Amino acid sequence: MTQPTVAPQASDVDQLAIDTIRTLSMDAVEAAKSGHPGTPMALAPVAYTVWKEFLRYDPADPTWPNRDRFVLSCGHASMLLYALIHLAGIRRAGGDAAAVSLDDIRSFRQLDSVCAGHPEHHMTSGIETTTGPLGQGCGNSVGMAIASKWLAARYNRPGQELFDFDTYVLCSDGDLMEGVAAEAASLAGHLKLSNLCWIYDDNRITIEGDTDLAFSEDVAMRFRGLGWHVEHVDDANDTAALARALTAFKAEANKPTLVIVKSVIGYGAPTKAGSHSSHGAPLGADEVRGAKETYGWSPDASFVVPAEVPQRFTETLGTRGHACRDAWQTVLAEHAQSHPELAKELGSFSPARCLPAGSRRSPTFPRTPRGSPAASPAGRCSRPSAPRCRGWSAALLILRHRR
Ligand SMILES: Cc1ncc(C[n+]2csc(CCOP(=O)(O)OP(=O)(O)O)c2C)c(N)n1
Ligand SMILES: [Mg+2]
Repeated sequence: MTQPTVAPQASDVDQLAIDTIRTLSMDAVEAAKSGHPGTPMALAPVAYTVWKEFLRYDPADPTWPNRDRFVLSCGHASMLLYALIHLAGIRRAGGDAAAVSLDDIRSFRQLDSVCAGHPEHHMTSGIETTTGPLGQGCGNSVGMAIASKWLAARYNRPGQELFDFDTYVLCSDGDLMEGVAAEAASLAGHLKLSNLCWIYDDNRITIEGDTDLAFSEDVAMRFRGLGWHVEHVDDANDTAALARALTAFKAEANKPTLVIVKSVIGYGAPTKAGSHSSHGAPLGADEVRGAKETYGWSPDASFVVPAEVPQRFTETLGTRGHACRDAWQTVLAEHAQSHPELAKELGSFSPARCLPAGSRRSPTFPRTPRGSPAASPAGRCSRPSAPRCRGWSAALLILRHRR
C-alpha cells in the first residue's frame, strides 16, 4: 500500500481531529524521549471513527454500566488512547477533573503520571483494562462481551433493555500472534458474540521488522474458521470505508466481527513511515517537523489542540453518549419499579462490594492425599469479595470428570 497524502473523506474538522491525535502522540513521545509514536499516527483515523460515529460513551460518567467498551490491546500505542481521553473530555470517575489533562500528556511516561507507558486501568478513567502484554486486551474483551450478554439475559426485560453494550478492540500483529488472543477468539466465535468487534491493524510491521520474518498466516481465513464475520478496509485513512465496516459489525447478529485494516505505521513521517523504526522510539526532531508539514501543521508548535477538536468530540460522542445514558437512567427507574428483586440484585454490583485484596481473610484448605482441584479453592476465595464473579476452569473440570 502506498502512503496517501490526504485523507479522502474526512471533513476539515475531522481531519484536524485526526491530526491532533497524531501530533499529540508524536510530541509526547518526543518530550518523554521514549515511547511508540508510529502506531497512534497510523490508527488515529480508525480510533477517531469509532469514537466519533459509534461508541456509546458519556465522557461525564466513565463508569456508566452500559457504556460501550473500547480496548487498546496494542497497549504500546498508549498515546492514542490518552489523546482520545483528553480530546473527548472524559472526567475522572466520581469527580469533575479531566481524566487526562494536556499537562498529563506533557508528562507522558514520567513517574506517577496518569499517562503511563502502557495504559493502566486502575489509574486513569477511560481505560477499560490494563494492556501492554500483547494479546491480553483481546482476551479481556471476550470477557467484556460475555458480561454484556450475560447481564442482558439476566436483567433485560421486554421494553427494558438495560444491557446491550458493544466492545471495540484495536489489536496489532503481535496481538494476533499471541496464543491467548487465538484461544479467546475461538471462544468468542463459539459463543457467537455479535457484540464484539476487533479491529486488526494489518501494517505488516512488528518490533523487529517486516511481518514476513515471522507471521504469514491468512488471518481472515483463520477468523472465518473460528466463526467470525470478517471485513476489510484497504486504507486506514479512508474513514468512510471504516464507517461502512463498523456498520456491518452493528448489523451482524450471530458472529463477532474482525475488521482488517491496512495502515502505514508512522503515517506522514518523511523517511520513517512504513518502517519499524517508527514503532518504539521517538521519531526525532526532523521527522516530527516533516510529519507536521505533511499534515499541513506548523512544524514549530507542539502540544497544539485546536478548539474545534474537543468541540467536535462533544458534539458527536458527547451528545450521543449523554443521551444514551439519560435514556438508560429512565429505563433503570422503570425497571426498579416493575422488578424490585432484580433491581436489588443489580444494585449489589457496586464496585464497593468487590473488596480490596487482603481486606478479607482467605479460607484455608486442608491437605488431602489426592490434592484439590484448583478451581474449587479459587472460587471459595474469590466469591466473598466478588459475589457476582463468573468463572470457568474448563481444563480442570475435564480432568475431574475423567478421574
Ligand atoms: C506478550 C508480549 N510479548 C512481547 C512484547 C514486546 N512487544 C511490544 S510491541 C511488539 C510487537 C510490535 O508489533 P505489532 O504488534 O505489529 O505492533 P506495531 O509495531 O505494528 O504497532 C512486541 C513484541 C509485548 N508487549 N507483549
Ligand atoms: Mg504491526
